[in-house]
Amino acid sequence: MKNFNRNTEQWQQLDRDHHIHPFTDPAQLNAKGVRVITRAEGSYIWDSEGNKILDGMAGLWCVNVGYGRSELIEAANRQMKELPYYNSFFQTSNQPQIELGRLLSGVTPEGFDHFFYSSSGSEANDTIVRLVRHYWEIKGQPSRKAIISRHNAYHGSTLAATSLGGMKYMHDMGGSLLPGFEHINQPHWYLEGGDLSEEEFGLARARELEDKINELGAENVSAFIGEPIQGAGGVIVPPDSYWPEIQRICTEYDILLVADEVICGFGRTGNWFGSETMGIKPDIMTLAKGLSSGYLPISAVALHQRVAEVLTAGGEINHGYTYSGHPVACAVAIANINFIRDNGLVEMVRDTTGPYLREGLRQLAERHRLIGEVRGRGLIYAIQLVRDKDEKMLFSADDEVGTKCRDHCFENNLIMRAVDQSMVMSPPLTISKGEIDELLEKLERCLDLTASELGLS
Ligand code: PXG
Repeated sequence: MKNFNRNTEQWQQLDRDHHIHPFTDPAQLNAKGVRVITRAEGSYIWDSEGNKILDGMAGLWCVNVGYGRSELIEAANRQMKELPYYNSFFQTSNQPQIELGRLLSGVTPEGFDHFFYSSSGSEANDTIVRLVRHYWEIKGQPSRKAIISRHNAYHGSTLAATSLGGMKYMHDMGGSLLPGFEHINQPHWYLEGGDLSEEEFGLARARELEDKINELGAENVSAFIGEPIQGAGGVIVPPDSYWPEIQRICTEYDILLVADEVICGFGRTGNWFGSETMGIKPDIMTLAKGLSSGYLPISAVALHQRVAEVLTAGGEINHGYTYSGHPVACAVAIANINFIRDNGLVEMVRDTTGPYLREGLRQLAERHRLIGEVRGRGLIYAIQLVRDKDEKMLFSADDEVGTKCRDHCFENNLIMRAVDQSMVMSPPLTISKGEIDELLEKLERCLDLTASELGLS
């Protein structure tokens, strides 16, 4: 690979010349130059300057088994040689795709037995938009079209997924909010709870779903979609009262309940699926990211029997992608699921590393003035940054506290993501206790640096 023999500056210039990055201001990035990641192992990545960086985000919430797993690499290699591609359109299938369905029906909650494959979380959610509407057409209720979601939800970046999501700045770009998508408020108690108890607030926010259904007419509503724990929105864990009430409302009005498990799935919250952690019994689940630990792009729509039996008896499904059920991606997903299961990663997150991180963050929050709240489950957490924790006073937007803290993390070789005034983390599920100690030490140092930059120490 002799063309790869360039120095960092040359890479940065070529990147400026030819690459447009997702969710990035090009001018701002080009002014400072991109960081070039060259290799990875376990919980660490390395950049082109030779820095070893602890990856507190598992890539983009996805590298659940950590980097460099030979089982996944060899599965891809074997399948590439055997059958690198064939489609699923011509009444054909391939062995990895069939085997993956069998495995998934074993690890998903009871009743999930049919899977539709695509290559990303966004495509899977687009698929869901089409399938839930098709479901109601088959059932003779074609007016059931509207889908209800939450403000500040993230469900992907295609046009339908953008509309499903509740990120206003995404809707605003190019008039991207399609008709037929409705949003209710998110269950973010710390920021929006006011004087209500957690329980009261959870019920109040869930009942916004009932109000919205009544406003639209249940005969016009097909589904409600939500992440068990909102990830990109800032790791928002709803109060205990929230999901049971959502479930009750969906059942009462006969609305399909979709759990977007793209981040929460495959062990992240200490169970195989976030729905189990939060006590949700969904009709449909979106799976991506941890399905292959990001080694290759693959996603799936998981259908409960009660939905699958309607769809499989309802005539032709006019939907699909060239890469639906890609054999190499499926082979990697199989190796990934086997790795998670054979190494007891879900149990480790639930019983060992998850509680260890939680306790470390709790202690850090006790002694650090910037942390107002710690929220999360398993190995997905956020710390809420505050100017004054006793008064529960936030920073002003001009303080750019999240960006400042994120930049300190970057400079100290820790990857963490800032969501507004929260710092979020989602490390590989294979992270060791020693690496969690390192993460916490670096985080504390970066919080100190952030506080002094803001004149607070
Ligand atoms: N649903 C959820 C819950 C997600 O988190 C998607 C769907 C879309 O998946 P794809 O594979 O199409 O990206 C996601 C993706 C961030 C960030 O900044 C999060 C995601 C993607 C990009 C950035 O935290 N999540």
